[in-house]
Amino acid sequence: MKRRTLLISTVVAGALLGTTAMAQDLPPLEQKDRYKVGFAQMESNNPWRIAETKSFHDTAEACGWDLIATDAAGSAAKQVADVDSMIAQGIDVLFLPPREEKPLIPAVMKARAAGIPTFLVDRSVDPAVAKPGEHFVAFLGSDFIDQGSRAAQWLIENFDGDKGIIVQLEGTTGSSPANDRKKGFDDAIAADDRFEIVASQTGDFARDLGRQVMETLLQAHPDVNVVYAHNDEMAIGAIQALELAGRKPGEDVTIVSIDGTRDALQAIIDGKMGVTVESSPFFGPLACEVMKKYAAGETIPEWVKVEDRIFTKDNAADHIDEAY
Ligand code: GYE
Repeated sequence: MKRRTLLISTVVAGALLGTTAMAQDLPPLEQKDRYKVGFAQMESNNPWRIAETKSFHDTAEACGWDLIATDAAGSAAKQVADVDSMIAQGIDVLFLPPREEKPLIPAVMKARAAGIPTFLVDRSVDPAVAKPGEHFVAFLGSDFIDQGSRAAQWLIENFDGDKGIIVQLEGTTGSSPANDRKKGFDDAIAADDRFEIVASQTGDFARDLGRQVMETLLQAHPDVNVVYAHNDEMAIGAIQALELAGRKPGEDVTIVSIDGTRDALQAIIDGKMGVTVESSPFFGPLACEVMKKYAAGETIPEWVKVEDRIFTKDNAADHIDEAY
């Protein structure tokens, strides 16, 4: 089955209705045929980011967007500057995936001050400082705590050794998915005393850094037999490092990860990776739908939560054609 649009949890949307933003507290959005839309991407160094940017471009024509898309090349400071320049160009609406939770708050606040409705996509900011329904309209994205705990749950149910020595490769420091995927996993795995997390270090969500960090950690912890990576790119990097060291991922090391990229699904089919919890990058159609509802005066839940599937050897082959 092909599925390129995101499934949204109606339960959550419904449950949040009581706390939805009062439209009048936020900048209004006119109903019109064409919109000048800003999409300030954070970087383009992995298939997930490229697929997300493409999803916005693919949606633009059908949704009436004149799209201004930028690429901050991994710099939060440049991402803030990109939003500044979009504001100066007079965008009607902003879609922003904030690279990190705190450094992007000024961009959210400036767009708010300029009267531009902002939707955070795929990552969020520190909610103690910038609030949905007040400083930005809503966060469109996954439940990262739940993703982490589902990865841990799969491990608890499928690991058949006596002792699980875990290395954790964290995402970008200070980003919402890194914070929450760690919390979700750490809390869930603590319930099973077979497991011990011996090291947890950032690989910045990048394949090559994941490989390098794994190489170093393998020297300090040669007995590692589980790797939990916050995304598939780092998991693939870790597999490369393990193989180079003569280890057999999938046999003597269990790999658990998050995203659902093509390379990860292939690694599952090849028996090298155990599980990847889905985190879909196809935000364009959802962004269009939520923006149109907002322009029509509908209340938008503060968190438009995306429902994630789980990929294992039981279904990876069925989904590899839709992967990216
Ligand atoms: O998992 C990762 C990407 O923010 C949900 O960022 C996103 C994450 C995704 O670079 O691969």
